[in-house]
Amino acid sequence: MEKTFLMVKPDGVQRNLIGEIVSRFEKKGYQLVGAKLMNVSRELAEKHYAEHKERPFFGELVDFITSGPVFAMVWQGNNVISTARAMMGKTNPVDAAAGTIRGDFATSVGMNIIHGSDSPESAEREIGLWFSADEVLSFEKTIQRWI
Ligand code: DAT
Ligand code: MG
Repeated sequence: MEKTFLMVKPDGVQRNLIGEIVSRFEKKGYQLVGAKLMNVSRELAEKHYAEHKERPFFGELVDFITSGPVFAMVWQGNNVISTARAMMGKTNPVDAAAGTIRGDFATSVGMNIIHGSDSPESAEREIGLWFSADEVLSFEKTIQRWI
């Protein structure tokens, strides 16, 4: 079953949106298989956002993601990588449709509430970066056959 890495960013944690965000993915039918509230080191932040190293906003991005606790998660389910991206909305909340997480809760690209892996390759890389193997669980839910 496909897995993805999702993270409520520091702005989402401060704004008490962890429950709202977890709830959206639960109601959709996805399964939470790993989660932790944590502070992010600069080293982890820089590895996570390595693809943006040369961008002008890289420093601000690392400052922001290390500025307070984040809620890191692994979610599992059918097509969860691209469906979670659709549920998040466009990167810039100004362009994100109403009904998406960024469309409903954010107004600026610098603080856009949530991160989600953008491909199978990045999901694998990011899950490995943020979680150890024993922090990602595998368990049956009887509801799964109805989804
Ligand atoms: P996404 O988070 O949708 O995968 P991304 O990988 O292109 O978007 O960028 C990572 C984060 O960097 C994004 O969530 C917010 C920040 N960011 C992207 N473009 C930016 C810009 N032009 N100015 C400031 N921050 C930006
Ligand atoms: Mg990205």
